[in-house]
Amino acid sequence: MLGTQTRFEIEANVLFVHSSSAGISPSGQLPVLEFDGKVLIESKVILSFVAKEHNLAPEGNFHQAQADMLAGVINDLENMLTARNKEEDPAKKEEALEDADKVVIPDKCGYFEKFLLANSKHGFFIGDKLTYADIVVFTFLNSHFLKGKPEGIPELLKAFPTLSAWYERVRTQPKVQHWLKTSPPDLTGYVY
Ligand SMILES: N[C@@H](CCC(=O)N[C@@H](CS)C(=O)NCC(=O)O)C(=O)O
Repeated sequence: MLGTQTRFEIEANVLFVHSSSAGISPSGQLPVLEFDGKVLIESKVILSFVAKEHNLAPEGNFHQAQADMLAGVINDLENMLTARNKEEDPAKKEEALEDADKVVIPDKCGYFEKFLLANSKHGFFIGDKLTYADIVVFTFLNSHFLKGKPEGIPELLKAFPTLSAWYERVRTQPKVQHWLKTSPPDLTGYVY
């Protein structure tokens, strides 16, 4: 929530700070990560940094670039939804958001399906373990379509069998289930 300050301690020296009013964010935007007294902004930069700190990054520069590429695709979808949600004409807004759900996001799901078919040998987007590539795509699909629910699968994914199986695999990871059940995101008013 903008204007209030919340800290979630992840490790002794890693704190998430959601606050623009505290003046910690150099750009005034959220989220902000404070680490060892210094700050990082930009959600996907924070994501890859925290992942690297916690053994959730793929091995090697090329695989990390692939993870950043997937995070960039999600970032574009988030920006698209934010922009369409700001449309002031209610009818145009509804049409634009419906187009997002029926055309733009399914198109990207087709890309994720192809990416998995071409790259995934172990059931995850990259390499043989869960990485931030899986986390960023899963979190987007789960929060946008299922509003953080730990059960089920977004209806849209049923047209993409490999992506569906991947979603189920990520969803049932014990730590993902624990996170969804114990810290469900507050998505009130969010379009993603
Ligand atoms: N590209 C940035 C976008 C950040 C952003 O738009 N943050 C919003 C909240 S979700 C914000 O701080 N809005 C208030 C503002 O821009 O002043 C990221 O991914 O972190």
